[in-house]
This record gives sequence, structure tokens and C-alpha cells, in this order.
Amino acid sequence: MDVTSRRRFLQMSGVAGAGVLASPILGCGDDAAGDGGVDAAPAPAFPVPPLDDGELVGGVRLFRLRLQSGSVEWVAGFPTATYGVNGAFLGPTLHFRRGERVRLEVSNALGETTTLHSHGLQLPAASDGGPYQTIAAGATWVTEFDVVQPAMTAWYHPHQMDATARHVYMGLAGVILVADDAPGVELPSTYGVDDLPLVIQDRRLAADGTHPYSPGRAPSMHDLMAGMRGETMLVNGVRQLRGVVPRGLVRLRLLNGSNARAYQLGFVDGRTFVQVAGDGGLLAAPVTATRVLLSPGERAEVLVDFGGDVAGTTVALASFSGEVFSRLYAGTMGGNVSDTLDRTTFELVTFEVGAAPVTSLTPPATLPAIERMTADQAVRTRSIVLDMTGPSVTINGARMTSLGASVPAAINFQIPSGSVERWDVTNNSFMMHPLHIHNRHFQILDIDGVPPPVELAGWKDTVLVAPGQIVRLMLRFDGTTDAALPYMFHCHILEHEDMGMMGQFYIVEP
Ligand SMILES: [Cu+2]
Repeated sequence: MDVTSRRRFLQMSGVAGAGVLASPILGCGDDAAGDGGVDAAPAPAFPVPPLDDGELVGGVRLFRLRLQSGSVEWVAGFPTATYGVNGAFLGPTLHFRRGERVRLEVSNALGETTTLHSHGLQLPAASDGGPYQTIAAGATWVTEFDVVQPAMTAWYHPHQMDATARHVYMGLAGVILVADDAPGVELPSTYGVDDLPLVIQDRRLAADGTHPYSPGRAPSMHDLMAGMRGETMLVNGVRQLRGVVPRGLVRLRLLNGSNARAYQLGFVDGRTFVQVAGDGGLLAAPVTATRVLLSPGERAEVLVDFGGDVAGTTVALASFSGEVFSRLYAGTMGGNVSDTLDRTTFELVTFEVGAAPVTSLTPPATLPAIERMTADQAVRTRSIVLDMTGPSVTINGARMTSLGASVPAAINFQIPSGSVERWDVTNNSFMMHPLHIHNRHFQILDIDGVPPPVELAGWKDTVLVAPGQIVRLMLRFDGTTDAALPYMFHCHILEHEDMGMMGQFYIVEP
């Protein structure tokens, strides 16, 4: 990165953390090209997290991740205390390749226990990074696993029992790109140029730069029940993110990394885009749309064509939250757990159309078929009821109070490997809950009895369940078995997760 670009990024981001300064913003390795995945960027153009290709050691791709404290000056003159991975806030984009073995060495310099969960990856339970894989202060967690899944956008974040919400809000999160050598669809893939991760988060910043999870402060019971929201929007850790895109096709990897807020994303000029992927990789067909709704934890990949724009044109990506408010929040109680932004439209990113594109790609006309699972494949059915009563958030009436212990009784599903199950998820409460299931991607069978639209019919790991809805999921539990270590499933409103809206399942020998 040249000096001008670096200064420009820092001006835009207000980043003061030494860790961010120390690492290149576009850290593409020389070995990135030619693997069918992400290409090295010819020139920095857009403020994105650094790309981390790891280091091949004895055939294993090693990533060294350091969880550390830092600060970022989002409010001029008032640095906010933050957490980050190899930097002050957020972490590098990890570039995994299908078929490779990956080794994570995660050192914890935070001064408190945490974990690092790979959200959306199919992993042995011991590598999941969930609440059972704690990393004590000063310790290093080392885990290895094979990357077995097709190309997709996943992400990582802590999953520490009772502290996930705070650790993510402080800044611990990052994107994982899984690349795949399989022949097929050609998509923009020059990282930081026409392949851009956008980590969308909101923060409640006071005039002195603090927020409710700052050291010495604590969220209110209302914030815990509603889920922590904020009025300051950050994308890739930057307020009012602005960047230059080529005058051609651009791929946005959208990640809702917020603790509790959903976003109804679209462009303010009404332009269409083509959604090609959801949580678990490519959809069965491209979907031309003007909106994509993402609840916390969900991802979408969309292609935006800036080829018809005059250089210098600016276009904003916004959340048209008011359009979906009445779907996501019901009645007076729903009104109480939402905020002003949930009822309105607000901008997130400004794209400035730059010079000629680096490719002449157009959106794919078709995508590889996805075999749909059918209800009759299920060998058993489970009922998952999401509810909020009084000051508690529950799954099947239970609230996980500490690891493996719940009130009134722990949810511990024993699932024989190879089983196909149907999970009927009912939301009896007045607000949406995004249900996330670790390790296994699922398909939505139907929503209130209606088959899902194409954009929700691909593989997913997180599903928005609106008030009063019944969403039926089809899951196939294969892969590694472990009778001793469970995987988690939980609401991805992180305050709800911390309050115990979480169950566990074991994949056991058949
Ligand atoms: Cu919830």
C-alpha cells in the first residue's frame, strides 16, 4: 500500500490503534493467485480488513491470531477501548482453501478468558471454538482441522459463556473466506478491489467514546432483553465507510456482525444487484433483487454492477429497516425492544465509482444445482420453541445458566451420525430471533408452510425466525462424532445467547 492510500484509509477510519497501523490493509500474499479463490490485489482501493493467507508449514496452513486490546478514535479526541485480532479492532480476513488442513494458533492477550468460534464451518467439536474451548488469559489455543466445505463466506468471533456479547461488541470478529478449486462459476475475486467483505455493526458511542460494554460499565436489563443496539454504524470498523470501486462488477460479501440489529440492505438509487450466495455458499440460482435482509450472524454475497456509472458517481448502501419493522417486531412489546433506526432508513457505505474494472465479468446466468432435502428424509423431528417471558429468553422453556447446565433442564440432543432430522422452529415471542446451528448447514423446508424463496433455499447456518413464525429446517448430521463434546445451537442475538437462549447437541456413533 502506498503512503497516500494508507493515509486515506486512516483518515476515513479514524483508526489510532497501533496494531492496525502495523499491518498492511491489503496484506495479500504472493501465493494467493491461481487457486480458484481470492486473487492478490493489484492496488488498494477499498478499506477492508487485511487478507491473511496464513503460512504453509509442513502442508498445513497456519494462522497466528493474537487477541489483544487496543483503542480506536471513532469520537474525535476520545479513544474507545477496543479488542481486536492482530490489530485494534476486528481481525484479518482468513483465506481458507477447501481440501487443505488449517492450523489456528490463537493467543489470548486480553487479560480475560475467551474463545474463538468459526461460525459456519464444518468442524470436529474440539475445533469449533465454542464455549467448551476456552482460552485462558495468557494461553494459546491450538487446533487443526480439514477444510471440507465448498466456497463460502464464514466468520469468526468469541463464544465465551456469559461474555460473547461483550467480547464481540469490543471488536473481536473477522471474516473467513473459503475458496474452492472446483470448476464452475467465475465471480469477482480480487480482494479489496472487486471482492469486498463488509462487516456491518452498530455501536452506541457516548460523547466520550465509551459504550455500554466499555470497562466499568454494564448494559441495562432492557439492553439485554432487546439485544444491544447502537446509533453509530460501523462497516469494517469504520464510521461512514467510503471507498472506490472499479467501474464494473463488484462482489460484496455482506456479514451482519451486529449483536442484535437486523438490516434490510439495498442501494439508495434503487439499483438492482444479483445475490449469488447465502450463509453456506452459492445459491441454486442467481437472484436479481433490490433488497437483502440479514439478521445477526447471516451472510450474503451480492454482485453489483457499477459498469453503467460515470466515474466519480457515488452510490450509498443503506438499510431500509422500516420496510421490515412490522415483520420483525410485534405489538407493544416488539416496539419496546426495537429502536428508532429499526423503523427508518439509514446509510451504511458510500461507493465511489472509479476507473476501469479489473475484469469484464458479468453476473452468472445460472449456478450449480443444489439437491433439495425433503421432509420424508427425516428419521426424527424435533420441536424448537423460542420464547421470551418475564426477564428470560428460552428454548423449549429452558435457559442455559452455565456450561451444560440449564433451568429447568438442559437441552442435550444425542444425534446419531448420518441421521437426517427435521427441526420445527417456532417463535412464540414478540421479536425476531436468528437461530444459529453450529457445524451443520441446513436447508429451510418451509416458512409457515410455504417453501422458501431461492435466496433462502440454499445451505444456511443461521435463520431469521419472525414473531409467530414456524420455520422448518432439514439437517443432515454426518462427519466427525464425539460423545463427550457438544456443539451449540442458539439465538444469535448475542445478549440472548449470553442469557441462556442456547442448547447443545452431540453427534454420536450410530
Ligand atoms: Cu433471541
